[in-house]
Amino acid sequence: MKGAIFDLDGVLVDTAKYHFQAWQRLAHSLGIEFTEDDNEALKGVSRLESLERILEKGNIEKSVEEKEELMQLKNQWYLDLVVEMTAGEALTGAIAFLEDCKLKGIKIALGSSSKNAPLILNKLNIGHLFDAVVDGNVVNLSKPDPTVFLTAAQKIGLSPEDCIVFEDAIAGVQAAKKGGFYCVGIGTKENLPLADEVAHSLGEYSIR
Ligand code: B16
Ligand code: MG
Repeated sequence: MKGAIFDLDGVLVDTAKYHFQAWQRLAHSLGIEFTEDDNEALKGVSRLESLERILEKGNIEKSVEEKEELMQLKNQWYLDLVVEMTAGEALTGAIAFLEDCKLKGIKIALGSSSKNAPLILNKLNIGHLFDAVVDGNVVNLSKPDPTVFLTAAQKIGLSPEDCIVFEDAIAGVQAAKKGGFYCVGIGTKENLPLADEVAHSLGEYSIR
């Protein structure tokens, strides 16, 4: 492995719980039920596509302008939770794993769908460890499209065969495999059957 590409939410930090609270608040305000299972299916999916799936569930149609307003509302509720976040909320072993990659001379990139990635990296004090950051501000094609990971590999000057993608979402694992990457799923084999191998956290994975 010459390069490691990390998803953010669910691999380095558990922001999924905050996405869940904010989406659920928005869905309820529209009279739509929103469960943990619904949230699971939105992991790795972009903000716009997530909203569209929720509206579809409620059989509700909105104009482009209304969707924009709803996304802003959800994001504000999400940010209200994220601003309180501390470096202690990094997932088990995540920061040590990034530092270990750095020591071993492995190039490090972020491959996230989130437009809030820079703020979260800042909150975790890990921004300086990354050679490239590719997020929802750079690529707006939602996973399972592989563009986010292909762009990350390109930015660290490596081909997909030389990189490992670390992903927790079904859509993210699909994106990595479509892009031709070896993919370590953060989760279980049952949740992420397409991953080449799985680990419960980065703390459990050792670089070979
Ligand atoms: P934002 P990842 C994804 O991040 C999240 O898993 C997904 O739930 C979220 O909708 C998406 O980012 C967009 O996030 O609203 O902050 O732009 O897992 O690809 O790091
Ligand atoms: Mg994720």
